[in-house]
Amino acid sequence: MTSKQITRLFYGLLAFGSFSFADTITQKVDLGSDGIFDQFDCSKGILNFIRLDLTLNIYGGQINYDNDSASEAIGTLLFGAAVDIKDTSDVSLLDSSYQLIFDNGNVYAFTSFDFILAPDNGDGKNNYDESAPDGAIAIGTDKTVSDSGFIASSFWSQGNKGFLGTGKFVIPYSLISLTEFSGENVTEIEYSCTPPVWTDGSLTLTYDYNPIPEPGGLCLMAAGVFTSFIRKKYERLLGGNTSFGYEIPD
Ligand SMILES: [Ca+2]
Ligand SMILES: [Ca+2]
Ligand SMILES: [Ca+2]
Repeated sequence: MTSKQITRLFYGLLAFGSFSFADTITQKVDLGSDGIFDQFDCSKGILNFIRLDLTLNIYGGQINYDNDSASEAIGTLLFGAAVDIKDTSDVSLLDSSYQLIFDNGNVYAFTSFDFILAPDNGDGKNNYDESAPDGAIAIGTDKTVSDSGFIASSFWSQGNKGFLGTGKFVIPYSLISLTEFSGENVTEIEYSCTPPVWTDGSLTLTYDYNPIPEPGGLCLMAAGVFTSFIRKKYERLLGGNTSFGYEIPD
């Protein structure tokens, strides 16, 4: 092996040590807690990507609704919950398309119901009478919705804090109930949610990076290369005969 090859191998090992062993730092916050996260300390290594995962679970719930319009109401009811991330003052949450991750910062979990409600039968305003023909009951179902987004590297340092550093930043979010009527003559539908939809879930931030190899590890690799080099030289000098009572150490 020539000295040039040795040099190439040495730098190859350096590159191998630097770029082959991706590692991750994961921080998980349960929905309901503050979205406080640690920045990525660049002294740990070279950051590959930043990913944010959101999981939203909804459980049950019941909605009693009642048409108080003089006309028939026909449409669809969405009943569930939503997480809404809008305030990105500390960090930017834009992806490579310059769009806010998730569904414009939202994740929705809901059950959908189609309905046809007769005109008001006389219960009137502020009386949530779900009985037919102008009212109905919808029972929510258990559901899990997950979404994920990658923050484009050009935005890692954007915002008041940014993702890079040794401090902390906040991703504020709101967890809200979702009750949405759409269709014809739906503006005079009144409703009550008893019991309400139960929710939980999590927000998880992942840093994927290549650690900077330990100096000791690099020395060991370099020493191994050097030993191999010396051994080959000796073997060549001795014409391949190493039986002079001298054992070349491995
Ligand atoms: Ca009514
Ligand atoms: Ca009513
Ligand atoms: Ca009624």
